[in-house]
Amino acid sequence: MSEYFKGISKIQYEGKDSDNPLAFKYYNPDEVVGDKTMKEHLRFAVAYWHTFQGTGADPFGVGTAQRPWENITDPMDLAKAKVEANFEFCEKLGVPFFCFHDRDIAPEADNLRETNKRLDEIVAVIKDRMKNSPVKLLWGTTNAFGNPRFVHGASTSPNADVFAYAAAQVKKAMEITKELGGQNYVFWGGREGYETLLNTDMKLELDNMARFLRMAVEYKKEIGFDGQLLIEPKPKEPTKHQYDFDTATVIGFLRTYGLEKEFKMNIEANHATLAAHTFQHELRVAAINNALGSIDANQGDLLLGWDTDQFPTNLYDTTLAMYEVLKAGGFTKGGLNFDSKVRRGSFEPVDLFYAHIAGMDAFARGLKVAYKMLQDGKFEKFIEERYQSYKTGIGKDIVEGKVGFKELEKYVLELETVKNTSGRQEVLEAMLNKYIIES
Ligand code: XUL
Ligand code: CO
Repeated sequence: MSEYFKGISKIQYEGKDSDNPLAFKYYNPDEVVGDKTMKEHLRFAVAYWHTFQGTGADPFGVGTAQRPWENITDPMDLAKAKVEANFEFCEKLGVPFFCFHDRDIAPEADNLRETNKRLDEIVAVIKDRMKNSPVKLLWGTTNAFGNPRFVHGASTSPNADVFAYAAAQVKKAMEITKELGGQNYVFWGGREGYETLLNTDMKLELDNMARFLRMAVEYKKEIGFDGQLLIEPKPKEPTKHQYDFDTATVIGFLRTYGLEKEFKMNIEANHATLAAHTFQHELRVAAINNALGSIDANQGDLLLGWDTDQFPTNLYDTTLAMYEVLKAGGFTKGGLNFDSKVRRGSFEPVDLFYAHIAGMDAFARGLKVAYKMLQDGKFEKFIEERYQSYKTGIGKDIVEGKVGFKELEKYVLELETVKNTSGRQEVLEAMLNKYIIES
């Protein structure tokens, strides 16, 4: 068994006074917060595609990443090396899960039959390695966007052969996710969108996407896969208009096609901001619709209009995200998957550790602050008081459906004045600052 990250041993919790960049300052896996340990609350996962496939290439230049497996030339040997590297990395970090696309773990061959054989070979290696490891699979997914055959989409392609190909791919990816004990299966609509309506039958494409998802539900049941199906909303990139624009759009789509009971959301922070929403907004929309499944943890750059997938270090975001997760009762099958990549300039292998440690510490801190906020209940109390008018009188009648427009007009005609109260946003923001600084 080769060691890929030489010189790096298991990352320890050293506490907030440590300045060792290879130690946790806030993430203390066994520390109990409420009724669970931090490890159980946060359920971190490493994303195979960024950490083991990412090269740092961008539209202006080739990859810069130095990786300990870079001299392995045979594609299957390389795939096996990455399996080893993945388990070593997760174990050293103490991250309990990983996530992959089918094409991350095994390279595509000339035809589907050969590609599936390659997948089977690597899945056997992963399964074997899992026997001696605490590391589990949070979710699997399909890459139905990278290969040129998906130029016009997968389930929304105008070409039925491409629809069929994507279906065959999801079938296999779902089977291997089940085989490896995956707890969820993700659908991110890679190229499920359009560039121009001048060449697009939007209605047929949406109907087909629903047909595809229904087939996935049927197959899931047929093979007895008990993982949660998740849809990951994103508004743009790669297509100009992605069908799964945001959580509200996806929920509307699922309800139109009667699929709402079968899917929950995988909310990604950077996708939320691309849709001009906050991360917290997307989480709340999912939560109030009983659809909060899992999180792709990262952050975007608000000055840039694309998916930068940076490691999450913004404490406001991690705090408010954990506030939503705790309010929703915590994760069940989901977790915090670092769909994040190190910057092109952070090209050394050790940067992969620094980056994950930074993200894990930011979420650990966010968890503790959010827990304290909820325990104190000051924000909840403020909100409850703000909506008091619906607890009695005319408000109660509105909520209970006892009045209509005629009764409300009669009520207003007798009303002398309308008196509002302040929303106190600045007071609440200062209170949030105090929690973040002092908790
Ligand atoms: C793309 C993205 C994907 C999904 C999985 O923006 O987030 O990596 O998470 O396909
Ligand atoms: Co993602």
